[in-house]
Amino acid sequence: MQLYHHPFCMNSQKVRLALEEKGIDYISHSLNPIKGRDLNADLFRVDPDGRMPVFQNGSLILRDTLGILLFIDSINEPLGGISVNKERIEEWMRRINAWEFRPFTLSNIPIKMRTYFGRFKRRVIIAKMARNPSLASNLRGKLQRAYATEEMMNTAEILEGSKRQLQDLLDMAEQQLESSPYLVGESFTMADVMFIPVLGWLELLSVDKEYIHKRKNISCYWDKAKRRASYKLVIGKHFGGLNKYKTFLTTTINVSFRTLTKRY
Ligand SMILES: N[C@@H](CCC(=O)N[C@@H](CS)C(=O)NCC(=O)O)C(=O)O
Repeated sequence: MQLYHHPFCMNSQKVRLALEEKGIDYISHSLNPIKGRDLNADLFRVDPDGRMPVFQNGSLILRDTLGILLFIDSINEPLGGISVNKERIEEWMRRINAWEFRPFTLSNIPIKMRTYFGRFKRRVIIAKMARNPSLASNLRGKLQRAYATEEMMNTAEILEGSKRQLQDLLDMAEQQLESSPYLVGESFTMADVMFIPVLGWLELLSVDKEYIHKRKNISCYWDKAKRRASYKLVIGKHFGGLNKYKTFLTTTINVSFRTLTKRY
């Protein structure tokens, strides 16, 4: 099994948590869209759009996070044991996966930083197009999506919708966690795997006070989740505590150096 992913990408984190929780070995292709290291032929071979995560098992290629998680959970017994309520797990997974997170996450990144990284990314794409004519059409798609994302950030209804969707999701989870320790009953299941990266991102964006800690059940659940080995390996290593500043600093230094030296 092989996984094309990026350590900071929320959907990639969901897949890596699933693999860790199930104890499945895989070959990791770690790419970095911020630095433009996702724009390579290997990724475009498995996904012409060059999006992540991409999961490959022999000739089977899965590109949809929900589908990947369901596939991983079908290997041996489901996470949480054979008696878990599969319908309810899938219901929660679909609900969490339906959150359009990009408008919310991007709107919580300082605009100067977002613009700086956005411009760098577009320059890398354009430079790669000139160097690799065979990838030009794949790269053009990426460029168009980058512009569409910028436009989306100017649409107030989209930003508001994403925020409201998150609040509804958290309110539902808060209510559920009043009566059970995990989203679906007594055991940690794929529904929790789908949810933890959402909370990880809220903490990274420093909006955890409002979105996590104001909800006492989610706050307690989050503390428990952060003690899991899978969280520490997949999320905590990059986002936890002071690590988030280190991650941010090394990325910024790399991007600034390449901008100054025009190495796209
Ligand atoms: N359908 C995919 C979407 C994956 C996706 O949008 N990935 C983002 C990163 S989290 C990406 O690769 N964006 C870069 C791009 O769109 O070019 C899924 O459900 O996993």
